[in-house]
Amino acid sequence: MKTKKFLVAALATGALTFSAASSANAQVTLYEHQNYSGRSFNSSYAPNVSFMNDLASSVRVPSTRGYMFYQDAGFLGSWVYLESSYNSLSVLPFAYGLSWNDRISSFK
Ligand SMILES: [Ca+2]
Repeated sequence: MKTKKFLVAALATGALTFSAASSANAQVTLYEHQNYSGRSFNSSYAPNVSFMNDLASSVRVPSTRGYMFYQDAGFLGSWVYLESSYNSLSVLPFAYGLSWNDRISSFK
């Protein structure tokens, strides 16, 4: 009986640790330059991206869920839904033959 109780407790602890780890990882990181370099901005909910406004050139998106990225602050303007990371936002088409490079101002 003692052994069984111990096992259950260990499993519960393991589950808690895992869930804490995944919520910590469930954040978007915007990077100033391509290939995830330069200054970075980290959040899971950003009505504005602070100093990173119109500067992001690559983005890490967690595998756990997709995020909506917006051209303007406050989740306004054109948007794009991303479910994976981009080491260059230049390859992501915007309007008029332009790209999403240096354009993101908010995301959620
Ligand atoms: Ca913008």
